[in-house]
Amino acid sequence: MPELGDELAGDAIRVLRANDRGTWTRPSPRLYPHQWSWDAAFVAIGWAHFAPHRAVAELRSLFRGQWADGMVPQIVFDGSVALGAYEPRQRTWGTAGLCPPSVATSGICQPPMHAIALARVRAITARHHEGALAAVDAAVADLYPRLAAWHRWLHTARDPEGTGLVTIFHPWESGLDNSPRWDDALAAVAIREETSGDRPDLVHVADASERPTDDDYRRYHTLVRELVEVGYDHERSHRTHPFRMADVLFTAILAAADDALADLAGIAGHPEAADAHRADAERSRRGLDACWDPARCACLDRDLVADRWVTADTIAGFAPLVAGCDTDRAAALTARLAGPSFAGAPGLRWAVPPSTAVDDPAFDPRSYWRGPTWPVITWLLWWALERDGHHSRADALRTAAVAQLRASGCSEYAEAVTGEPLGSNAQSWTAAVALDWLAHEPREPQEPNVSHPPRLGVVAGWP
Ligand code: 2M8
Repeated sequence: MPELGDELAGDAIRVLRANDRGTWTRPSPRLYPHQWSWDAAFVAIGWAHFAPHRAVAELRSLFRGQWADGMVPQIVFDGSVALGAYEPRQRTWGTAGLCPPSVATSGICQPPMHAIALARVRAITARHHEGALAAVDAAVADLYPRLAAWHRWLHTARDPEGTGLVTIFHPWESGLDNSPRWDDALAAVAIREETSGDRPDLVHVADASERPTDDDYRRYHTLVRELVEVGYDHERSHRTHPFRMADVLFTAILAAADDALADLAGIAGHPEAADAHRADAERSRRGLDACWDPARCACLDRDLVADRWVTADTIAGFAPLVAGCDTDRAAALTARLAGPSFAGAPGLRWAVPPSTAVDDPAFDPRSYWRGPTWPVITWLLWWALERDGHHSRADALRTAAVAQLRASGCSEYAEAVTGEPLGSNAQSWTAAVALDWLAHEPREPQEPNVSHPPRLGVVAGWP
């Protein structure tokens, strides 16, 4: 349990409570007023520290929006929020008839953090709230088949050839919306939506240059229109959609989530399914191996429309660390993560990794996903390092990240060099990872364990 008297813990709990909508949590009070998919996963981890029932409610609530084919949508809309408070609004997505009755959702997805989150919620509950464990286990049993259907959909609908790599159809699916990773592919998308639509996001962010441009938005809307026009028929999209990207970070999260699902299968009463989940994880790791560029010491996305590698140097290059990889690759990547292009860049206020390498030509310390640091991404890397036994590297990241949060609060992201808080100043997923970090008891520095395959410790407690 984080110390409740701790100022950051108090702030983080206040942020979650203020954004709480009963059974789900807004990512932020104004900028993001609906439920977002991967935000919900991080947020559940935060709730688990002081309200395990609320943590599982968060995931159950999200899965209300799961489509019959297994997809978990990026947004589950709150019908009580004024239309136009967030764009693109419900109707734009053309999903009526595809999403469950009486729920409105978008038509794309986000990285599958959910099994990782549920496993962690269970571990936190087992360690700190034993009285709630039976209820959490009941939720695991209930959610497991839905999670399994979600992962199956990703492994088939988004990887029809079994390459082990997930294809995304929209930059928003990556979660790292306007990362330089997508620049060339997005520039090649012929704009069909001449307006960028209303931009309520600009009302809530003081400096428009921090957000994606109107041209980005024209292309985001164009891609949505393309998906709507084919009725979200993924087979057609794999042939004709103008943005098709094998996303290494998404794939890595799926690999780690498949390992988590294998552990959850046993708790849910389906131990016989665990091997298949682990085999899925292995296939994803092999897919990532095929994207490894030893010269760059990075994993590269593949633009499937242009048939070329994406060479922007970003945080996604560390995908193998998230998925789990062999000791040599992990050593090279952890050194690079701490090195001068990322967390060790000279002049950074806090030694946390920027979303884009500081020496990449596209690096911009203030602009959305093009340079600033995101605490949730630091958390993901920290979690993977802890999981694989790289404790001293992990502790260094956690210490720097907590220092940053103590100075700047639960902001959505932070300027990469100065650490100035940017975006929403009450972001739920930042509050959630703050609580998780504060609850973590650092271990004595030690050498890494064998890091492949990863061990998740669902039952025993940490990572
Ligand atoms: C941001 O993305 C949304 C679209 O999904 C937006 O900019 O409107 C991203 O940071 C995304 O990763 C996040 O899930 C979402 C809500 O926090 O905001």
